Amino acid sequence: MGKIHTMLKGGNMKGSDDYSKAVSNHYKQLMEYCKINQARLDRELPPPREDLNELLAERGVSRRDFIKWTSIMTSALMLPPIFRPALATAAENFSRLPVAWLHFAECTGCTEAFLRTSYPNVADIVLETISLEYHETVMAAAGNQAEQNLEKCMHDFKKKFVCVIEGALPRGLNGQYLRLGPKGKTAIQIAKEVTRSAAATICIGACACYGNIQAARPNPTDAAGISKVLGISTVNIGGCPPNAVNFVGTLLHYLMFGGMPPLDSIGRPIWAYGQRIHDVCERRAHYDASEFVEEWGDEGAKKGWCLYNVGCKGPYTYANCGKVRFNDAVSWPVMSGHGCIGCTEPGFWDTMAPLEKPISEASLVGGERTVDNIGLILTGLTAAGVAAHAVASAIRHKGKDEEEKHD
Ligand code: FSX
Ligand code: SF4
Ligand code: F3S
Repeated sequence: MGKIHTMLKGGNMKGSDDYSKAVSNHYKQLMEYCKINQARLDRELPPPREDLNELLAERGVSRRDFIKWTSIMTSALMLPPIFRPALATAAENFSRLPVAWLHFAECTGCTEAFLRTSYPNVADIVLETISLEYHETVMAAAGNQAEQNLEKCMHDFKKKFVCVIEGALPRGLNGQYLRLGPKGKTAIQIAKEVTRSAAATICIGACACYGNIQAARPNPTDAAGISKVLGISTVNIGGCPPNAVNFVGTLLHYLMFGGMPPLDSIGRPIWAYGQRIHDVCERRAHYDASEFVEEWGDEGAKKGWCLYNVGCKGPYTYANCGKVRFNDAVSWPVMSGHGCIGCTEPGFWDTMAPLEKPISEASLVGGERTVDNIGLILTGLTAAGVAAHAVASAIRHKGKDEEEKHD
């Protein structure tokens, strides 16, 4: 794994033949990991609870559309087409992965956004098959029975289930701002117990990732994101709410390789959060031509010009919203006429305010800088994160030391 990275950086490259060989060996190795992991899943996980193919047929999705979707997701995950059948198997295995889904300080908009799709696409249908051992919003059980479900999941699937968390953790008054369940445990206690038994923890939404509105000034409950409060590594699916595609793709990667995809320096999967909104924006040509909307409803707004002067934070924000869009890929914030408000970035609210005015660029990084310079600085930071995590993290199980750190 290390060799390909050295070559990609240009450190050891003797010529294009060497490069092609290294790439081909890299993918061969990755395919081996994938086969080993999928065989391990067959041994360790319960059989599928849902037949994805039956469900797709019921919803009128043809096999051809499903195959097309698997091709799109394979390339979105930055994998070559030879991985498409393995990704299709992972999608069919989605209902085998036990998931405990916790809710803390948040608005439940993430779950709502995932569950209330009026026109579900293939990703939404795959998500429907998820095996929820515990989910406060959708489970029928309540009180002691619900708590027993969670304990059973932690016991029966120790280090095999994935913990998904929505919402921030309030630290004030020793965590007493948020007590949950029949035993009145603090959210921090519950989060510690469950993440300790889980194979991996995925934070869904800006609240669980970085605190979001709960952590905005003056932050009366001293709320913060999961990783910061518990001191553990989490996979952060940023956004308020995030796109279901980014969650589904991350779990597909997990089901293929037994590990989370490569992450940037703040825990976001690079395949989904590796590019700046500004760099793939359909209004970018207007930015380059200095054609800006100056106020809502003006001529520029009617012509679809750039929204920077009415507060678009696309130049400071990393996410794939412009590519995958929302609501069955119908639209995304900038397309619908409002600037990006930077909801996938840490410190969102405070650092992105005012939401409908440009941020003073000087206050962001110091000194007089242009939007593109700031973009380059942020790109550099992300690249540093990429190098740190590298592909190794994609195929690594949680190490022993990490387990020990939890205990
Ligand atoms: Fe936060 Fe999600 Fe925004 Fe709401 O649960 S990311 S406030 S959409 O619901 O956590
Ligand atoms: Fe698009 Fe916003 Fe960048 Fe303008 S500032 S090009 S609207 S992302
Ligand atoms: Fe959020 Fe901006 Fe995407 S506001 S949803 S990151 S376009």
